[in-house]
Amino acid sequence: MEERELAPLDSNVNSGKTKSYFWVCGIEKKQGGSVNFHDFSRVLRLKPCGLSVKMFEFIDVCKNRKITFKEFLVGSAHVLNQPLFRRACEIAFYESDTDQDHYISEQELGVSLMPTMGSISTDEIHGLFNLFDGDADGRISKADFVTCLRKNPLLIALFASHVINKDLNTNGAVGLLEEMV
Ligand SMILES: [Ca+2]
Ligand SMILES: [Ca+2]
Repeated sequence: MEERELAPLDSNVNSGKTKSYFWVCGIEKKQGGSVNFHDFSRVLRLKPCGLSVKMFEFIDVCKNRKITFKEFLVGSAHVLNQPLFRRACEIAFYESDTDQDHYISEQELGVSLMPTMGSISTDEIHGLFNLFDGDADGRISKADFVTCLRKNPLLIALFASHVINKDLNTNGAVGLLEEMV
């Protein structure tokens, strides 16, 4: 894996929302500054599976099976700063909105996650749906979707199968996704 720079972090990741998200969960305090795999998957509402293990390993640069908040930020910024991150978000949205009504329903989200997640329970889908539906109106608009991914860039990996299938000739975001998944 390439050496990652610790600075500069993207301002969106380094400030405010991602941080408060972690703080709200109270994990960093509890774990004395680092997060184990169990807590990591709980925070991102992912069940323990091959994908979440790979995401964790991707962030755990030190390979000590714990991630520090700094590692989390660096990993997130690394994904967010990929030139094709925005394009990957758009592809993931349009591929997930199968009836093309410009919103992702809970059912559409479940179908969309299947290639990457395999079996996924309705509870897990519901948890992720609520995470993406930032304005809690019961449907995921494109703005909800992009906002959530900018706060939690690692979640783009959930849609890796769509992005990789669509954009075979690109690198950057997709190369990174392939690295992660
Ligand atoms: Ca739809
Ligand atoms: Ca919404």
